[in-house]
Amino acid sequence: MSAKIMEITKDDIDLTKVKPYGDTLNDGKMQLSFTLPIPYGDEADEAAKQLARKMGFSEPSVVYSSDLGVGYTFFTMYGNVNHTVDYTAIEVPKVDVEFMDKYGVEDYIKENIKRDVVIIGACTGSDAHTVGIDAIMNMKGFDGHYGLERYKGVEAINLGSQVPNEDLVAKAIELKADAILVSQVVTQKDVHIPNLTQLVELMEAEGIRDKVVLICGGPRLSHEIAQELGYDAGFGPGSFANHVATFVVNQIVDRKLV
Ligand code: B12
Repeated sequence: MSAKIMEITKDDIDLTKVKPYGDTLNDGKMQLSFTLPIPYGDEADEAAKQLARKMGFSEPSVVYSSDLGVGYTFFTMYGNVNHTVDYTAIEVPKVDVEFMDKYGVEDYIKENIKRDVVIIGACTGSDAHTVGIDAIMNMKGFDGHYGLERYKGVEAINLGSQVPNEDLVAKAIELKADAILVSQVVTQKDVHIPNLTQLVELMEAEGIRDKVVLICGGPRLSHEIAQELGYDAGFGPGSFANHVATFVVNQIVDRKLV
């Protein structure tokens, strides 16, 4: 006997009431993983199920649990969620420019700015993660996209990690930076928020905030958060040097910072 496979077409999906797809459309199946500070065992599994029910999941099941030692247990669970979202009503603030590639940016600088653009970058505060800012700035770049150091017409200065905001601002003033790039990777307990805010305050105190294009980036940063914190733009995962460079050169021209 051959099982008939139902083909789902776009017309079957109601974008105003979207819910997770597990085995079949709209079954609401989700997987969740978490740790509870209780010893491994049947009681722990039951506690996890009760928690999932309180979170609105029906038919919660623990498909995997493991003893983390010292009285902690890790769970992987499945459950059905009954909520839906209206996908058609979603609006996400994004950097609204048509991105140029490296060569487009270089031509744009030559034609419209007619001098080197100075871009200074750092991973600031206590954050020691260098890979993100390196991906944007270092000559070799990231994932097949050259970094800013390789761009003709760009003077890119990467100060590295754990850079105090005061040092970054001082260097920006010394080098007459057109743009400052800040990377924040550690966001535990929102440690990035006061750090990013302090930079804006320092720049305002020095009277340079409106003369500089200020950008932050990191895996848990978005354009929306960046703007809320007083930045011109924010870039998250999947960002490359040409995205940032396009935004910077457009801003220099649009804001008459040439
Ligand atoms: C490598 C690494 C480290 C290395 C860093 C080495 C180095 N030289 O950078 C070491 C071992 C030092 C380290 C230490 C720690 N780490 Co760590 N680390 C990582 C890891 C595995 C990879 C990060 C990485 O390199 N990603 C690759 C880059 C290319 O991606 P990216 O940073 O997202 O960058 C891209 C975009 O976000 C964006 N971007 C990033 N910055 C910027 C800036 C601008 C201006 C722009 C435009 C774009 C942009 O563009 C990039 C390219 O697309 C992650 C886990 C993971 N898999 O992501 C944890 C992770 C980031 N680390 C974490 C933690 C907690 C720590 C420690 C606190 C651990 C500890 N208890 O000691 C310490 C912190 C030390 C400190 N003072 O900062 C957590 C952070 C959790 C959180 N939400 O805050 C993670 C997520 C691991 C985890 N799941 O818990 N870490």
